[in-house]
Amino acid sequence: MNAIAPASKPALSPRELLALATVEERLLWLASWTIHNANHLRPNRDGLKVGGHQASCASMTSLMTALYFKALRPQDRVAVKPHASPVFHGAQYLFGRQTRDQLERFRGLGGAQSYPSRTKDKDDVDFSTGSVGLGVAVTAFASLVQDYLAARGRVPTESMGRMIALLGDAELDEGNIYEALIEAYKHDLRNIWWIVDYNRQSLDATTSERMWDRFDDIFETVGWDVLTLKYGKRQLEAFAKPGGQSLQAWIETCPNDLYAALSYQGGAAWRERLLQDLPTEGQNLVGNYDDAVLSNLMTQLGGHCLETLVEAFEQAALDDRPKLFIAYTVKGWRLPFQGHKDNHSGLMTPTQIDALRQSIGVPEGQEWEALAGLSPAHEAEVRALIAQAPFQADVKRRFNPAPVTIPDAFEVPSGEQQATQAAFGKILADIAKTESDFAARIVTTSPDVTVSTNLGGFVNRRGLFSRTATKDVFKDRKIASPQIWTGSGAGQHIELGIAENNLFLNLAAFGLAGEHFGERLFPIGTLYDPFIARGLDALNYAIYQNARFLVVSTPSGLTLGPEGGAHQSINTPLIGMGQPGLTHWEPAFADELALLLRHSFVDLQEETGGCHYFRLSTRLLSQPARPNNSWQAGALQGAYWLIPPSPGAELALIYCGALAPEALAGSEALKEDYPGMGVLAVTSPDLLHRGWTAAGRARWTGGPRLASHIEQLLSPLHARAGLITLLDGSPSALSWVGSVLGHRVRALGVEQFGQTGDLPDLYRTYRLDCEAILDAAADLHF
Ligand SMILES: Cc1ncc(C[n+]2csc(CCOP(=O)(O)OP(=O)(O)O)c2C)c(N)n1
Ligand SMILES: [Mg+2]
Repeated sequence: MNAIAPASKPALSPRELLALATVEERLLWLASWTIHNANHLRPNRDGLKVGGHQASCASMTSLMTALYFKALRPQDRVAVKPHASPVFHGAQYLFGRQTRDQLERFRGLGGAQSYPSRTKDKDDVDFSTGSVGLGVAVTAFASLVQDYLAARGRVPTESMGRMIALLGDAELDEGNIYEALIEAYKHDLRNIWWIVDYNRQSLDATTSERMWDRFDDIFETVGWDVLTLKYGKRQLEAFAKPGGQSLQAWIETCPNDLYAALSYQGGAAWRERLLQDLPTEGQNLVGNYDDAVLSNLMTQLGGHCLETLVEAFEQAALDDRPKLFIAYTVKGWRLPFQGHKDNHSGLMTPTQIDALRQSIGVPEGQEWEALAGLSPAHEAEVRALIAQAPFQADVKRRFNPAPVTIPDAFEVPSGEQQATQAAFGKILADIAKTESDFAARIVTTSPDVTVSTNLGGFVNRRGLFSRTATKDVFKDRKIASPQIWTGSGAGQHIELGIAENNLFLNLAAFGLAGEHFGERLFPIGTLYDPFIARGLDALNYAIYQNARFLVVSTPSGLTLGPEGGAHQSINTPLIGMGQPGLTHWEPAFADELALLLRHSFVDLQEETGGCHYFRLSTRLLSQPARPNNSWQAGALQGAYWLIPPSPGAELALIYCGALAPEALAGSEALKEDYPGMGVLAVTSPDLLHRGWTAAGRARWTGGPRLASHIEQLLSPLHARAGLITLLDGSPSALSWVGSVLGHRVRALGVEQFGQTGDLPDLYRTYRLDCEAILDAAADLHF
């Protein structure tokens, strides 16, 4: 543990301290009142508890006061503990950046969100939070982005900020934090502060004390400075008095649950217990305090001592090494349920909030007036403190960089037989050869599957990113290898260890580079398709905050053949369909991929655009001869007729991705029985479905009466035609097409775990082959 060196002069003058303490009180008040208003005063129409976390807010109010009103600079970025959202909005309100209307509508439609949200909140949220642990870890990757841009001279050294996470101590149980910690160490990251609200309570209860000093070891091992803020100044003063050492010794050995319980019970209970446990000198010390003072003394831990906090932040700012602050706090500090183990969702009663209002001196009826009830002189000092906060400087914090020009078309890789995975590698390698601004802004990243997902060509040309230059020893020693593994500040590939959470958090951070740093980057993450599930929450998290990136996952489905069931993805098309803000593409052919990739890069930059997910395959497919480009418009909308049906055709095969050959074989086998039958190439079940539901919604909400793309595609078929859908994944991704115009459907797909095998065996066993198509056709024929 790093002891805090005594400051040569106090970080705060007595007047400043007084003003800051008022800010702290008013923040406590605003957060409590915002939650109270939502739960007790606003009309409740559905009987649901609105909720909010007054205890978790109170625990962090001092920390956020010291941070936002003294330490924070505009270039710093903060991920706020999700359930401290009311404190965040309260701070923004004090800064004049949040409206009363938003606070009054906290947790209501269009109001301030339960958990800070970049996209839904109206004030300046740097990182969304909510799923604990992810907001913490994303700050490490944001610091990587900053280093990446700084190495290119795009973030001047003097403008570099700190990437800060304010976190609950129970968040430290989330494994993704340690995955990020390892990656942060490997990349020698800096300018990261993680500030732990160490109240030793989680949602359910008090937390295990066996972790007390373990966190120090864990973080110090990976190069962090650990600053433990255990005691407040008043406590340290008491410890220096006769008997004080025994009091300190008692606190050091007091179990979490007892400390919390006594904090709840208050002065008399503290006294009773301390008199029982302390030697005479300690008892005498305790005898000097009345109950109220004793209760305050015992609970004014380091994380509630503004002087301690401001000094710690000042000291930490002297260098850029990563810092972990362990700030001891009391959950529910100064509220009637402080320390109670069940206080996580506790709400003050009207009587209790009224007592708090009176104790803070907020006049009745002026609850939303942030500084009401202060003397004019003091109010002026508080206003001056707020106005002079470094964070208040008029510096732009959210950027909207101009779109980067994307080439009109990507060259289609040549070859009669191609797999989409290899084609992806070639397209990117071709882009890497060009000198365009676009090529310079691509950043690839992968959790140890760079080579096996075919990013190698791009990396060979563009290099690995590393703040310090690294050599490829194998290359230098002239040992033959297709991969060059050289790192420098100019590199454009971020190699990650095997941790899919880190992949998606890295994509989140790089996908926000435009808004955070004013520099548009095009992040592309690659992984094996089944392992999306490992990082799914982080993927959702990244998209929720409107980061923009591409995910390329390969190989996928049963089609990976001998790799077997443990590597086989089944439900990923449904993940793509079910995930807002992410478009799933599953092209079969190289020319489709080139078209769709380009389209995705354009869309990444659109205000209403989003992220894109390419589910690719290692299966070699014969490429179609294209008489013209008429297929392209449909492919961009999710499907086109590879073999157009004749009007009134009674059967259509609807396939997606790598199963194109089976669909074509099926059509060959069936065309005599079903003259004019069509084969529909689906490039995106997701987009088709979205278009269909959107058109329906538009019709029944008075919008334009447009037919969706899939309605138009299916309209030439006979009203009683049968549809056979075919996809290497859950069949439900396509079976819905029968509802579009009321056609009958037989849906082929995978509904069981796979196993090793070659493709003929696997397709036969899992009923994805021509035989299965014929059976399905026979079943439809009645
Ligand atoms: C991934 C995830 N799991 C569970 C939750 C529900 N949850 C919200 S806060 C919390 C723990 C709170 O403890 P701590 O982080 O110590 O914060 P405190 O309220 O004590 O300040 C839990 C389990 C969540 N938000 N995210
Ligand atoms: Mg806690």
